[in-house]
Amino acid sequence: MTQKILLTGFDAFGGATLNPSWLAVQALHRRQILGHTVVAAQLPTVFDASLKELNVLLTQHRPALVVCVGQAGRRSALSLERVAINVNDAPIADNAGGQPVDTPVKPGAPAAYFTSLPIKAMLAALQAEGVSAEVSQTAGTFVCNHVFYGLMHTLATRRELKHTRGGFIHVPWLPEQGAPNMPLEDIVRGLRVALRCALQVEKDATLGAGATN
Ligand code: PCA
Repeated sequence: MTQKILLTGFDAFGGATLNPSWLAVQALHRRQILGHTVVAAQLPTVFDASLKELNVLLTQHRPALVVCVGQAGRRSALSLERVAINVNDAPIADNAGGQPVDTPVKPGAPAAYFTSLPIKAMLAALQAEGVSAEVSQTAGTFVCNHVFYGLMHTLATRRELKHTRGGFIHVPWLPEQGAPNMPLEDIVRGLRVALRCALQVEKDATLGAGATN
């Protein structure tokens, strides 16, 4: 049985009619990357329901690698998220009308989890391929951070997933959504490069100078 990569995107939210994260992950569905098969799935942009769905997918597929992808308007590069925090603080309502303010994702759980993806090596691989990328220090406090935190908590606590690597990537708007933006084919190419790197690099690289912000 080939090993799987679970790649999730979100449905449109906040009045938009599309979400580039879903279009991009869909384009990679069933592709083979270094002997692994990509399974792409959509999560609802809804607190709690998104995490329930993610946990069903994790149980069903037992992937070797999980990358959740979401849209971050006003960012111009693929954002490799470093840290998920145990906070829901929604600036807008989710797709079910929920808007939690200052609640924990998981009561009593740690304040934060770091990604287990090799983000510095991924950054270098993306830059080498000419795809704009950056390490991001915050995935926000809306549904994306909620899913990222829930993913890392599950990977940290479920024994059968202890060898599964996971993390989160934010992608920019598409050109038709406004500026800054990135064409869909570049987002798809970037995700493929990032996944390949995550399968290849066991220990992350430390590269040159760190972030200034
Ligand atoms: N972006 C939102 C949630 C869904 C998505 O694609 C976020 O950044 O939280």
